[in-house]
Amino acid sequence: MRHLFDVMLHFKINGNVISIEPYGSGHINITYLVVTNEKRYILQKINNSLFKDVEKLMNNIYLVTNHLKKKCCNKAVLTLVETLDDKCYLTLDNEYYRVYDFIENSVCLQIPRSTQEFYSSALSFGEFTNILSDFDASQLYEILPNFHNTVDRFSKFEEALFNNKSNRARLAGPEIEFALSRKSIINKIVSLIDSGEMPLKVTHNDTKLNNVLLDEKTFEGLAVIDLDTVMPGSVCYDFGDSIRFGCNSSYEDEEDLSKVYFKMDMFEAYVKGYLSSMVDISDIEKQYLVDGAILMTFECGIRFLSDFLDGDTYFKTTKENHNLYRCRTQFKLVSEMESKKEEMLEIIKKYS
Ligand code: ADP
Ligand code: GN1
Ligand code: MG
Repeated sequence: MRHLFDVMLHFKINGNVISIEPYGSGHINITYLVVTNEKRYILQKINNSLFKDVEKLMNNIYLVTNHLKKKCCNKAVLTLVETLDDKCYLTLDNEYYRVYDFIENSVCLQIPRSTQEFYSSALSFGEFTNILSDFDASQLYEILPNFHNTVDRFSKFEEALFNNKSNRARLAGPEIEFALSRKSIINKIVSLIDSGEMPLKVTHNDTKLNNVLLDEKTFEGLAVIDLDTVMPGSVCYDFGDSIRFGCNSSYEDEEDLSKVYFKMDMFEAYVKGYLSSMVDISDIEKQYLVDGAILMTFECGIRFLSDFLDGDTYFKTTKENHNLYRCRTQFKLVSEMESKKEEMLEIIKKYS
């Protein structure tokens, strides 16, 4: 931790650092809570094995946060703290760090405790897309190409299966079979994007509930965070990723699958919030929201499974077979959504 105290010396912060502790449950960067005698901050060691071009990543975040700041006058916005030499991140011996103001009076949830909370998160993510609708997408570097290209994700899964680097394919027989049997669905939205029928917007691309902070008192949305993946994408994917995470009755890595089921009341709350906040959503986008939910959940499942087969090199893991447990929850939710698709479509119709 001593090293991190030194890292903080490079940033324009208020007060003297008292403590630095690991914080949050993100799977990608290493996050710390920094407490000074005056303020709190979030320090992140940026995952540069994933984000190869940190300069471009941080330029995206700098541009997006500035745009948000201009347009959300009286709302909290993720705010970068500059280094002493006026940069928005620090490079130190091939390590990269950034600091944000800690957004106070907020809660970050892993599971919505009420439909109201999930509804609030839908308003925030919908508003986020609205606010970025006049942001010039050509300014953004596509930091992780093919991020939600489910066809590409599937071929990466096939490759991971073929290579079986961890020699653990034998532990995931039913999951591998589940994934392979759904090859026919992977092209559904990708083909519409390719043909130009599905519009591309500047989207968040990682819209799980723990990437939005809610007001600790009112439980209304305060700020959308984790802007690493803001890139052109489909709103069906943003919607779908929120559903994947928030309509799960349990944790993403729940081992006891009897506790994992799809919560239709949460789905309805999210649809209600999302469709009321999105000012410009077309018929084709509405028509494919449910497919977006199934595809995002399936995609996340095959990403966890691929990482399991590769030997856990992408997502942070804290226990044995962690990625396999995560994959199982996703596939259980996919099955449930497949069987409840008609009901889900009716709910979309109701709020359209
Ligand atoms: P990752 O990319 O690893 O998911 P995030 O940027 O999502 O990292 O941060 C991880 C967690 O840290 C979040 O889920 C949230 O709990 C917390 N967090 C991040 N930024 C802030 C902030 N500015 N204020 C308060 N909490 C934050
Ligand atoms: C990662 O960074 P985090 O934990 O908010 C991942 C998402 C996955 C998610 C699964 C850049 O999100 O794509 O859906 O884990 N982010 C990246 O929980 O790969
Ligand atoms: Mg995150």
